[in-house]
Amino acid sequence: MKRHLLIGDVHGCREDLEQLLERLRYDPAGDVLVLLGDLVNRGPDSAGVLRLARRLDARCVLGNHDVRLLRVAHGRTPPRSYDTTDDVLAAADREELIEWLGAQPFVREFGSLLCVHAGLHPHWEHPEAILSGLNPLEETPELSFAVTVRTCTAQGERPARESGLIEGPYRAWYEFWRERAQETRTVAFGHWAVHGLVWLPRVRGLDTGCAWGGKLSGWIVEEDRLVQVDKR
Ligand SMILES: [Mn+2]
Repeated sequence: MKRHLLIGDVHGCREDLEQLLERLRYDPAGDVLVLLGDLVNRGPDSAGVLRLARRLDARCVLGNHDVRLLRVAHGRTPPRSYDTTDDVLAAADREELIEWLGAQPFVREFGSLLCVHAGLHPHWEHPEAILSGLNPLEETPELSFAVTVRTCTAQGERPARESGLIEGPYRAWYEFWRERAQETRTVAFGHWAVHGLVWLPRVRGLDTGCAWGGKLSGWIVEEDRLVQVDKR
């Protein structure tokens, strides 16, 4: 049976990704590998993660760190001193890696499953239409929301500064998704390591902080089963 394997934020942790693929018994002939964004930065081997993902024909959605790397690589923004993506920028195969990453979308649909890095705006009736075709090099409110949101109001207003906690008038963005009476699709996302695993009806949050010494999480959709590895 064809399986969809969804994996949370890898953040340059190639060894942990390899270990998780082993534990998932990943079969390149039959399985579809989906990475929920932020493949790069923080961890030690961003280039290795990109090479592996490209070789395995992983389907990714872009995260905020992926977008930043693309903008740095294209000279649109200067690197930050604490970024750990120099290995990609200095790689002999840099052009292939950047081109492959830059071709990844911000949202993917697999049947009744939607994948996005951070979250979806409460007003977006058809997120896949709003987010498809966005250029990662051009900042737009929609792009920014999809790759960075954690909490918002029912109108999609966000706190001036996000602490990672759910505070004040703001709620987790996915609560508004859950309240959609007619909605039958499930959303899978990453980006919220502080919040950790989210396992609710029609919502799966899979960033469990591998880069911070936590776990790397995989969800086998067809079995509705969680598989995790501890950070090495
Ligand atoms: Mn992120």
